[in-house]
Amino acid sequence: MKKDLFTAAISILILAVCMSCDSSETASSVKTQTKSPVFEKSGDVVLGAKSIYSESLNPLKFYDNDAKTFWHSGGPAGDYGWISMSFSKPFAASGYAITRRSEITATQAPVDFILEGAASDNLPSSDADWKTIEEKKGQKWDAVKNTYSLKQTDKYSHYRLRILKTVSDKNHTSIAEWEVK
Ligand SMILES: [Ca+2]
Repeated sequence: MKKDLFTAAISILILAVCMSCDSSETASSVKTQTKSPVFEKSGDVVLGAKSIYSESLNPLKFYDNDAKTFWHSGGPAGDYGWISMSFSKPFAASGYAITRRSEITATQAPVDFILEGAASDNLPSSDADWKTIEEKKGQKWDAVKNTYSLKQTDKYSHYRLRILKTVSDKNHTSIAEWEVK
């Protein structure tokens, strides 16, 4: 009897822990969030996302140098949206890297996307502020992290990654880390 109670208590504890963790949110449950876009600050850098799946899967998560945490788009389903980085000083990015969410297979990883830049002093307020730096199509995810070099010399304070297609998830995308250098 005591052993049964102990087993039940452990089961409830495990259930409670699992309910509070991010990874319990699956890609298959389609959800529409109401807050859009979302901006968060980390030091001097402002991180943005067109949408978030939940408060905890916010844009800070692609900038925390932790491959286990990730930003997850919030919909509407099929609109993967974008993530952005705004710096205090403009610079000409020489490259960037995307790390996919790794605790699941690569279904949500971006395969078609556009890297954009904006030179405005304040946060860009319209799509017209953004200029295409490069467009990538059909990216492979054999590795967890994909690194890209840029030859452009234009200086931007703001960089944005607009995701157009994922490996196979028709509703959402997720990104564990995004670096611009
Ligand atoms: Ca992260």
